[in-house]
Amino acid sequence: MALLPILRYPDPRLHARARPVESVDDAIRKLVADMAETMYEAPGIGLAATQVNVDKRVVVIDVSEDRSGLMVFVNPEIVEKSGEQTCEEGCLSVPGVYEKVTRAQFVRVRALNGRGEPFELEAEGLLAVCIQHEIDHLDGKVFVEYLSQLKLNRIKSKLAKKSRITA
Ligand code: GNR
Ligand code: NI
Repeated sequence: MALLPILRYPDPRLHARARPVESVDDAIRKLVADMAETMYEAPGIGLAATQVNVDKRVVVIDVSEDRSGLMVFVNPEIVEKSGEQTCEEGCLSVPGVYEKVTRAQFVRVRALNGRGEPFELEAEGLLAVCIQHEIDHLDGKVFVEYLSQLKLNRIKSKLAKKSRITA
């Protein structure tokens, strides 16, 4: 297993739409294992392949308290959604920024698991938020892009200042 470096907003590679996986083979399983290790180490509750500069529609999520609930989504698609909820979100690609975003309360997602088998899952609450946040990454969207232009500009200058200090 290996820890993968995580791209930081506003890296333009975070804005690419990822390609579907054609077959869940050993290379995809290795990617999933490395992404899970990277997510747990960060620590985070989800990670999309886009964030580790891999152009594939692969997501890992674990919203459990004891970090024992790894979920793998290959080629995930939201097939139904309803309701609304507002949650304070963070992102490993936008460190130190936490802002409220309104998304669907319930989602039904269809995907392949780590063995390449299709499954469907109904989710609500934090898991539903995380699924929507990760699929957005695969579509090249970062959560701060839901905020007002004013807030986004403040975030950009804060991140630019921080990267000048750490560079
Ligand atoms: O670790 C994460 N926490 C989180 C909290 C609220 C809403 C979404 C998230 S996902 C984030 C990890 C991440 O950046 N995934 O892309
Ligand atoms: Ni994120």
